[in-house]
Amino acid sequence: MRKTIRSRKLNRRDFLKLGGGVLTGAALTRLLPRTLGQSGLVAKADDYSQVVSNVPDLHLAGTDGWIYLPGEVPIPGSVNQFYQPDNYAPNLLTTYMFGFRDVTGLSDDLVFAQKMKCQATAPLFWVNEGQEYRIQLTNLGLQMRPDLIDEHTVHWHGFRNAWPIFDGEPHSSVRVPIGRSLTYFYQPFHPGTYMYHCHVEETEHVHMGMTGSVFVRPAQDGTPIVAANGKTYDRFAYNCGDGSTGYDREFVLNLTDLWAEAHWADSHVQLPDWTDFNADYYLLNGRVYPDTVAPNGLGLDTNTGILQPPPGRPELQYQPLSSLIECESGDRVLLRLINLTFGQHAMSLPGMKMRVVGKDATHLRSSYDGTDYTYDTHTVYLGTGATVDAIFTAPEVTETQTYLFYNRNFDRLTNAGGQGYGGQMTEIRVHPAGTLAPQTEPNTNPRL
Ligand SMILES: [Cu+2]
Repeated sequence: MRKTIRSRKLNRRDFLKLGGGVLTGAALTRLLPRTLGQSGLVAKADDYSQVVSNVPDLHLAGTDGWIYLPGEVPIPGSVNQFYQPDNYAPNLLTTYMFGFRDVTGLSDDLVFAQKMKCQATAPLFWVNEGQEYRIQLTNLGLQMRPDLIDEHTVHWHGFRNAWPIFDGEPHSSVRVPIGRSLTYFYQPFHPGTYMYHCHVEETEHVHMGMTGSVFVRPAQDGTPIVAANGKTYDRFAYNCGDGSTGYDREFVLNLTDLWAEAHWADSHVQLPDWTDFNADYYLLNGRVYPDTVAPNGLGLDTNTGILQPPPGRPELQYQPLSSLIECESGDRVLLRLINLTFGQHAMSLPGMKMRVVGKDATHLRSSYDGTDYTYDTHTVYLGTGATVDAIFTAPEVTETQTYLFYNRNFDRLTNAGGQGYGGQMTEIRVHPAGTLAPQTEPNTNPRL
């Protein structure tokens, strides 16, 4: 079994020291470090630095920004005025957002230069079971709304045994004011698919885009296991022991929705009435079809701080994550589905069966008596706040075949009611064996 990283286990005394300190820290958010240079410390006392390193694995900036969505949403009763595209949007972009950006490794100046450059959805990250992981959150404020002095937090939704100080739930814990930083500490022991989001003014901040995907790799990863299909796997969704959750490729699909009126209202200093909520767009990983199948962005340039857009798609600069799923005949493909919308969704994959092996970061096998609760389906149901891990096996093909994976509610397959297909849909392209290179990161489709 692969060794997990547990270099600095907390002893009981460390834990009590930390716990006592964070109560003070939670009460006095002004203790959060003002400068980025010392921003890793939860509070001043040296004791904490033994527990909470000031070197984050991931540095997130919370701010506002703009993305691109096709289609129009007129303002009712107006002439040539639109909630979408927003008339305040910069060149190429259309829609106002709140969100996070990955600013890991940037200088302090470059971090602050990312104000009004958030991305949708928030940066995807993953952690190994048992690994210590630190996320530094810096609040850059909202460029379009200096009147809103909102704090931000990181709430890892579904994290079992979370410490209140690192849970990001602002009513029982600390939140990060503008210009300050906090480093969150995690040591996850439950593999599976999760989501994270800001928990401050969450109806607004989550809907405005402060939500992203996270998953935990099981300790079993790296141990070759021969599965019932005769193939050997060394990557798994869960600690299954028998290879039944082994896979060749994995893709995260984060379902969000977008009500254009609310986004326009936030950029125009208006107050949306959330009881009127009526989404115009349904997105996968922050994009709508057909942009969902456009390539991934080219990543963060740490010398300039610029988030580099997908090739030939400058308007998708702040929507970097592709939902295009490519695989070869015989591949097992793990879909990590996340729903953080206001509604329930049924995602359909006609022509291929999916085996649902996990739900809400829980292996669908009884830990008491081993009863198998996994099941085959063409359609995965997701309630609000739920995640599902489903695996399909790509069929034998002699030439590339394309399958559609889409929201079964056809109302969610348009871009604001415009012509043609849009919304929550992506493509699964099955190639003959020998086309693709092994996948090393989720949501990538490397060629040989
Ligand atoms: Cu927030």
